[in-house]
Amino acid sequence: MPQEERKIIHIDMDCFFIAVEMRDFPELRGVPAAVGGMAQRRGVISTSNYEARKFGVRSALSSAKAIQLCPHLKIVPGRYALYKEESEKIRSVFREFTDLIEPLSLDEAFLDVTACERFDGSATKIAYEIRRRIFEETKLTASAGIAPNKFLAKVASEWNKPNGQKTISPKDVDGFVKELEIENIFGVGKVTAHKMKKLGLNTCSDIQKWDLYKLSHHFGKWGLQLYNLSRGVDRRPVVVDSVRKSLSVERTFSEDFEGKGVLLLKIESIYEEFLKRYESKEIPLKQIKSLFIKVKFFDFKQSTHEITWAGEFSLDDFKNLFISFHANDEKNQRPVRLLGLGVRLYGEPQHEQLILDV
Ligand code: TTP
Ligand code: MG
Repeated sequence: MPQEERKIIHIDMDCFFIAVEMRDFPELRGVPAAVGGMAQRRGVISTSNYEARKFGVRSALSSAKAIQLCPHLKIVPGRYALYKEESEKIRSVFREFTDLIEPLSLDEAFLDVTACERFDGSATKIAYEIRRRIFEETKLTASAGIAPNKFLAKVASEWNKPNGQKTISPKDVDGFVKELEIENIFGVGKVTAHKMKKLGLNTCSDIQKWDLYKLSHHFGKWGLQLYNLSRGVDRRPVVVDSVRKSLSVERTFSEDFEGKGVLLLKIESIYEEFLKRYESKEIPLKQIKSLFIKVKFFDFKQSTHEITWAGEFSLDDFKNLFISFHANDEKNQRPVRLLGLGVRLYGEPQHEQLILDV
C-alpha cells in the first residue's frame, strides 16, 4: 500500500507523571509542580507541569537547579506502579480501535488506524474519540497527531499540546514540511542540527534543494533518510512487538541508591519478582541467550551489562554480574535510580540439538 494511504495516529499524554499527581492532589494544580527526586539527595526532575516549565524546569534537570530556577516549586516523589497502571488503561483504549499499536513509552504510542471503520474511517474523529475515552477512563488529557506516516504524526502531536490534536492530511504534507525546522526530524540532535545549520540547512525546504548525491556525500547513509523525510516520506510500519525477545523486571526507586551492598539487596528483591514472572511464562531454559542487568544512574544515563548464557541460572549469577559491572569502572558507582535484570531470548524456540555418536 502506498504510504499516502495509511492513517497513523501518534498519542502522547500531557505532562504524564505530574498530570497523575495533579489529578490526585488538587493542591498541585495551578502552581509550579514536578515529579522528581529530592534536591538534598541529588535527585532529578522526571517531569514538570506547564506552570513549572515557564521557569525552565524540565525533565532530567537536577532538582537542586530546578529549585534555583523556581524557588516555590513543589516536587513530589514518583508513584511508578500507578503510572504503569494508567498506561495499561490507555493501551486498552487503543485496543478498542486497532490491534496495530506500537508503544514507545508508558505515555506514548503509534496506532495504525487505516483499517478502522468507526467514524466513517475518519482518523481525525477517531483521534478525538480516543482522547475522549482516555479522559473518561483516567481523567488525564492526551494530545494526538494524525498523518499518513509516523514521522509526521509524531511532529503533529506536539503542535497543539496540551489537550489538542492536529491532522496533516496527504494533500497538506508538501506545504507542512516546507516550513518545518530541521530539529523536528527524528535523529537530528543538537550536534547534527549544528552541523546542518553551518551548511545552510535550517528547514526541510532547504534540504529539498539538495540532491541525493550531495546529501549522501555530507551525511553518509543518513542522506537518503534526510532526502525522504524532508519531503514528508516515511515508510516505517507501525510495529507490533509480538515475538518476545527478552523478559525482565526493573524498578525505579523513589530515591537514588549507591553502594554495592544496598544495591545487591535490591537485586535480591527484583530477582524474586523476576523469577515469579519467568516461571509463569514457562519459557524453556534453552531459549535463553544471555543474562543482563540494567542500571540507570541519577543523571538518567543508562547502561546494561550482559553475559552469554546457557542453561540454569540463579540469584548469584545476577549478583556476580552486578559486582563485575560495579568494579569495572568508577563511573558505574554513581547513584542509581533504576535497576533491572532479566534474560534475552532467542527469537524462535530453539530446537533440541541432536548429538550423534560416531
Ligand atoms: P514525555 O512525554 O517526554 O513528557 P511529558 O508527558 O511529561 O510531557 P509532554 O506534555 O511534553 O508530553 O515523557 C513522559 C513521561 O516520562 C514523563 O511524564 C516523565 C517520564 N520522563 C522521565 O522520567 N525522565 C525524562 O527525562 C523524560 C523525558 C520523561
Ligand atoms: Mg507525554
